[in-house]
Amino acid sequence: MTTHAVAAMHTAFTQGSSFLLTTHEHPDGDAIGSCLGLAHYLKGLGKRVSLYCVDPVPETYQFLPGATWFQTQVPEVAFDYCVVLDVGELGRAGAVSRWSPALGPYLNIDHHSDCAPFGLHNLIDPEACATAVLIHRLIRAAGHTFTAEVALCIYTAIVTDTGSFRHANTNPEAFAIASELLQCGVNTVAVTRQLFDDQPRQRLELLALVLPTLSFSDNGRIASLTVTQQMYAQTGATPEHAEGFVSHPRSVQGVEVAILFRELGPDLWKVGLRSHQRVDVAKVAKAFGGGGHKAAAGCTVAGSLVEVKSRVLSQLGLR
Ligand SMILES: [Mn+2]
Repeated sequence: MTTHAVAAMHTAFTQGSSFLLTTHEHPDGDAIGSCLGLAHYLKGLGKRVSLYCVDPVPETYQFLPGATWFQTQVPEVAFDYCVVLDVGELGRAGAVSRWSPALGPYLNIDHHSDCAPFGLHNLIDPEACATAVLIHRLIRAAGHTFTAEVALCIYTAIVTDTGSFRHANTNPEAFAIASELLQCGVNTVAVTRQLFDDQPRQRLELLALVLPTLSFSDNGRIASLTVTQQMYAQTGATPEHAEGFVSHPRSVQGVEVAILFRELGPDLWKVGLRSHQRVDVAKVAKAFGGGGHKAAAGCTVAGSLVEVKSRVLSQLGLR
């Protein structure tokens, strides 16, 4: 089913000579890892590659080789193709979402189930645990080997998108590819240390302020945490330090949906939703103009915290 798309991508990668690679705003490990994995691969083929993301690379992923290649402005040169990675909805790709001839045709590589095929070629497979898996398939189908750089980027993407092989998207392919990448020399201990055991102190100090906001719905099926601007100011933390906090309410017995409310500004909240698969939180996020996956989604909602909480909770319909 994706064989045709793999062949079409391969042809584009072979024939094109310059590529702009881009991913979604607030990039995560899969966004950065799949971009950089593909960037190293294309550079290895002698191609000119530029990387753009509307937001800077989070500190956590700056250890990845090539992380400094990312620019937060689209370079003012012409490209043969614009490869859009891990972007379920084109609107999340910053300036690249407004197409211009200089970008070249879009090549869409993604694993979001609701991704629209907006590219000239579209390699979309919701069964892939990470977009980086599709990069792996492309390189393997081309018969090329995995360099240490490519292997590290793809491995990191898989680890982050599967929650260290714990989430429901963790499938045999995830382990098979991970195994193969380890044979290419990926140092799992070093990756783990970079991703989880090298956190800035402000992150834990922020968490210490956030945990007292823990609240449950009456039936205990929904749990949430709240992060305010005041908490960032008090600890010197930034929004990226709150990444992953939602796993705390999600880990509680009986909780089906965990929510992280993050204050973006006056009466504006970023709502992160996580479920244990039974509840489709992507649908809920979509109702507020957001999106994501069945078990992990997000949206932005305007209003006071009380209003936003009540609207999101009634949309969930678990009360
Ligand atoms: Mn992803």
